[in-house]
Amino acid sequence: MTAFERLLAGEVSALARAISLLEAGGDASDALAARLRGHTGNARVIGFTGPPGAGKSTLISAYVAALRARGERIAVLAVDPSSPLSGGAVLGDRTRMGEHSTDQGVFIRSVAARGHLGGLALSIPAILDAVDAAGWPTIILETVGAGQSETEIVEFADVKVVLNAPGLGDDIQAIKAGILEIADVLVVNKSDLPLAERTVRQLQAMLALRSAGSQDVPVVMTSATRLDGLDDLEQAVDNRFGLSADLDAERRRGRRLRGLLRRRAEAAIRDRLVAIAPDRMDAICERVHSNAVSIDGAALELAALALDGNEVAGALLDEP
Ligand SMILES: Nc1nc2c(ncn2[C@@H]2O[C@H](COP(=O)(O)OP(=O)(O)O)[C@@H](O)[C@H]2O)c(=O)[nH]1
Ligand SMILES: [Mg+2]
Repeated sequence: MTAFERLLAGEVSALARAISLLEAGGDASDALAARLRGHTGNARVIGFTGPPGAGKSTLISAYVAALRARGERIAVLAVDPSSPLSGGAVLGDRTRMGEHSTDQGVFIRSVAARGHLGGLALSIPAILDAVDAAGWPTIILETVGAGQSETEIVEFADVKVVLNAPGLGDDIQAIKAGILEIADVLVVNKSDLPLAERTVRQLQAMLALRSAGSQDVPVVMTSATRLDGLDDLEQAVDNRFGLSADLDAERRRGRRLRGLLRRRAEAAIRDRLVAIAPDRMDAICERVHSNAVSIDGAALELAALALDGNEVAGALLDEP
């Protein structure tokens, strides 16, 4: 069997190697991603996001245990957006999910953010495809919900669980408005702590301010360490899967491919922006400085300049 066939057959070591290849990027990675695309769309993806320390890893570990009790096989991808130097979150996750390390029915992998900004998000759709193609029926994606890029990562999830916990700085401040918008299920974890009820009320008040329909988002209280509220979490996630009309393989594939393309385009534009000659950059700055052009106007000019000198885009446009 080839390595690719072994991956499709569900061999874990083949999957692990494929993920490393996809993380590295480059031509071999792109070629693998293209082959994978024909074999994906079946896995259901559950995203867990929320501020660092809210208890995502601990809760996921408890949730995985609950799903295992139902006989389900689960893959967990923990995306660590911290710098490779800190490494702390990933190591921590490994111990928090350690209870599953010898269980053949659980696949856990940390995906660390390396290299330039956006490099992390670039590999996620293809890595999801790999785990999906390897036959894992459920994939849990853990991301730190601290900014725009994490909100985007969660877009690949069929059901999005957003965690908060009392006592994380300014409670609700810890949840960015944008991240509240994407929630299918809201969780207030650490219900064993004193201010948990207040956090629930604050979230409910925020939900009430949102557009019609979003008031249906359930707020679930859990204690990951005491294993409280896990039934409610299971129920809430299952309900969302039951409600969603957006779950066929075709749509999942489309969503991942769209996300991948958008990220690649962003990365390409970013690279070209950085490559703009300093004197041309200075010239544009000077015109902003003298009020000859607005900031937005100058930014658009810069974007156009970045794309113009690019023979690749030209070649693409020439293609039939
Ligand atoms: N009191 C309490 N602590 C918790 C609970 N869940 C997680 N923690 C603790 O919160 C800390 C951060 O947990 P972790 O799962 O790493 O959070 P993450 O950064 O969101 O993945 C750890 O020390 C956990 O033991 C909980 O339900 N109650
Ligand atoms: Mg974590």
